Amino acid sequence: MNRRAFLELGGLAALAAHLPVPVRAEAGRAAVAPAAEPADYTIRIGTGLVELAPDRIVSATTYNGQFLGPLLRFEEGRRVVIDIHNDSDTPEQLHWHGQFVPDDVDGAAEEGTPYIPAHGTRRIAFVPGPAGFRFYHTHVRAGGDLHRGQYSGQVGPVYIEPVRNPGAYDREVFLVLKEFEPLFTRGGDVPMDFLAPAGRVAALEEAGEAAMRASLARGMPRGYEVGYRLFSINGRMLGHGDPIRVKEGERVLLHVLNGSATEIRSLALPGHTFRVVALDGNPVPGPREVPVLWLGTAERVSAIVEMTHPGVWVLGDLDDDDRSRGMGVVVEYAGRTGKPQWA
Ligand SMILES: [Cu+2]
Repeated sequence: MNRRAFLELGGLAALAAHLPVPVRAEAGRAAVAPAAEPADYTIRIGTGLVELAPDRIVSATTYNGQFLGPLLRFEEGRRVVIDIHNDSDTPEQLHWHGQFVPDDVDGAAEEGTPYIPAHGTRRIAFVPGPAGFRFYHTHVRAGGDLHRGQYSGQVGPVYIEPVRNPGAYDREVFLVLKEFEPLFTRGGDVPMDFLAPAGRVAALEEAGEAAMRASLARGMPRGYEVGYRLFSINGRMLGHGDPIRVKEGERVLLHVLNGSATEIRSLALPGHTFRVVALDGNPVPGPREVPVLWLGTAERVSAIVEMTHPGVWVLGDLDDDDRSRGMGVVVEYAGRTGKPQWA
């Protein structure tokens, strides 16, 4: 698996922002709605606790004090008014990933969106589009600070209802893959605590961080990668969230987002295949059946799984280490019990 840091999500946003867009004509009047108008949504950026498991609670910058940020369901072409409050101590950018919206609300400073000031508010309004699975996230560059930017818990899904929806599925499930507790390492996220006793790991990490700080003092860190201690789907480590409860014969449309700052992720469900119907929220011309989903950072895959193999299964990352540290969720058929199976 390619563990190389991929910190620059900005390039994708810039790409999206330069496509020809019909709603661009709205730009002149989209930025600020009259104050009297009630907001359709309110988002607060601030510190929240994320309970990945009962004994694994992390503090992170989040939306509305929770991870995930709330699922925002928009309607294609129907204007929305959103108040964004920044309760944090640093200016923020909330980027609407994958949407064609004017530069002043897009959420990318390099495109000209004003920052949401620390302890300040911005009201924005835009016409959502195109239809499909999008998301919102911070567009602040983390640099060497593993608590900021995309390393934080600022990720939330967006679904823009199409005007016409063929709907060849029974229900939708949104899944956001996300790591927590990042650290600089010399060797990716090798499970050091499996290889060495805890005291030795702490010493190694301390030495690593001291060397990294020295390296940072000279400029950008060189020769380091970012690894993670904790892994989750929808903010829960494998075995600690609610299972996805299904019935035999159901067609479940999974909307999967890789919310990582750096990692390429995989996802498989033993005994089942994925019919990929959309990539990055955009319908594919010819849906294909695949055994494994692979997602780069910020990538989205929408895939239908036909529930034809009753049991209790792990829907999880192919990487044994990442999965054992939480990157998975249980899929439980009605009437089936027992230990979740992985194969
Ligand atoms: Cu983005």
